Amino acid sequence: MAELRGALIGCGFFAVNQMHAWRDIEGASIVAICDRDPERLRIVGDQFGVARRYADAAAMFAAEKLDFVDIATTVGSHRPLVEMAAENRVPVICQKPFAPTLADAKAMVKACTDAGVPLMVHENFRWQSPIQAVRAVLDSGEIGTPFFGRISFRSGYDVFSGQPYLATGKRFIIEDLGIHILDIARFLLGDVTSLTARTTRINPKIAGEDVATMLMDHAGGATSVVDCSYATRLATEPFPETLVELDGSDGTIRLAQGYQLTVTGKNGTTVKDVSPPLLPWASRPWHNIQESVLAIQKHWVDSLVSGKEPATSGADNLRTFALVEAAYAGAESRAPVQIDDLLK
Ligand code: NAD
Ligand code: 89V
Repeated sequence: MAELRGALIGCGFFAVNQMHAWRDIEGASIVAICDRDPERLRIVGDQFGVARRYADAAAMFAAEKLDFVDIATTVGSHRPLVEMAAENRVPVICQKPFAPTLADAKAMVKACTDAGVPLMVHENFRWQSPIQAVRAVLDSGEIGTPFFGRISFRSGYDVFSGQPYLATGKRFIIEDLGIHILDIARFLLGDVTSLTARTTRINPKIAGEDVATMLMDHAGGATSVVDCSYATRLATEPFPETLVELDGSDGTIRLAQGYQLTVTGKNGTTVKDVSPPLLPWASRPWHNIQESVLAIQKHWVDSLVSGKEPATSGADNLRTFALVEAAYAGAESRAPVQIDDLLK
């Protein structure tokens, strides 16, 4: 079968990981790149040997015959670029956060649905192999039916040096990082019916909240706590590990720091190292995230080839995005937010 011809829009900090991953994937390659910053275009074009380079996405859509486009710009440009892909009938991957607001996200899903164009949000955290290992234990039935979860990301890592824009937005940890952790909660425990949230800012040098605690009711009956912090100094820095505690009717799962997975269930207790592989182009501590980039992009190619909806399709991501909106609204009102009210 002919290789799928892809293009990348946005050649910044994170896109380099996406380019490495595309190089590792059989059946697809990036034939053109676009960035409005000529320096980033040159750096990424030279590093990955891509000759076809554009400063303007519309010019690229007009000139190239593409099977998909991978949007790796920051959130402000996601809606116009996704809508441009839909107008050009080009299947599209869009980085998280999918959109600035849930209303924008709904409009983007509609534009792609109306155009018959596949849309996947690059929500990669659920593709990390330790998280997939937790999902596999749940699927095995070893701990029975989960009734409680705690999905936790607490760190003191300096994310602002690589991504300076994170220090300037009115919204920070829920929109940028919490969105991943909320998605993992959905992935493990199912959709959410109501959410209560509290937030605070500890770092005086940033504009948004850097601590968030969320309590959620899941449609299947479980209760979960999702807690995120970039203001937590620990003896051993855990970035970027997501820790998981699940209690079920027949046992428990604990994904602890250092990628240690302990399962106590119907067959006793097992302890396993579920450390992610260190890909040749990856570097610690980011290797966990980098490996998940390869996994989600492989999933996209499989989805395009098979015609099946990707796991983190635009429609699926609306349900994660609604939790972000609910968390901000709930932190302000200090009242529980009903998720179905936002999804209407
Ligand atoms: P960045 O600012 O380093 O890179 C963005 C690039 O897009 C810049 O080079 C900019 O010039 C270019 N750009 C912006 N608008 C454009 C437009 N309309 N046309 C062409 N080029 C345009 O940002 P980043 O840190 O690489 O983040 C990019 C996205 O990736 C963000 O949405 C961020 O949240 C996300 N991200 C995801 C993960 C993850 O694990 N999924 C990790 C880090 C960042
Ligand atoms: O995943 C992200 O979007 C990143 C990071 C892991 C640093 O929060 O911003």
